[in-house]
Amino acid sequence: MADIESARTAFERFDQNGDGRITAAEYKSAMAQLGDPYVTETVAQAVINAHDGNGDGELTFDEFWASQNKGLNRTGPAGAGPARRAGGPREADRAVRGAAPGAQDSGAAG
Ligand SMILES: [Ca+2]
Ligand SMILES: [Ca+2]
Repeated sequence: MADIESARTAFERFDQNGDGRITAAEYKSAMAQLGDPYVTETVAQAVINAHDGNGDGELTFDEFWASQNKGLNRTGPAGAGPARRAGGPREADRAVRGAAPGAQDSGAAG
């Protein structure tokens, strides 16, 4: 589980000018410092957009925190039960096999 203090530390690492928002340029630069120089600004923007709740192209701590907690608190319509198939495979009619013709007759022979 992500805890808010480590999230804030991480956030501050990204938010290089300390204005409380992570821009694509800051994200890219932070990733380069963390050893990933292959994150281009385009990629950075895409990552931010994926978590950007209000669509302003920058990540606030709230948005960052929400992204850390994704999957823990799912919001959405709940309670859709498993749909049952109507007319599922119906059991094959059991052929009632009674006494087979030519039942073995055990008993006295001849
Ligand atoms: Ca910033
Ligand atoms: Ca935002």
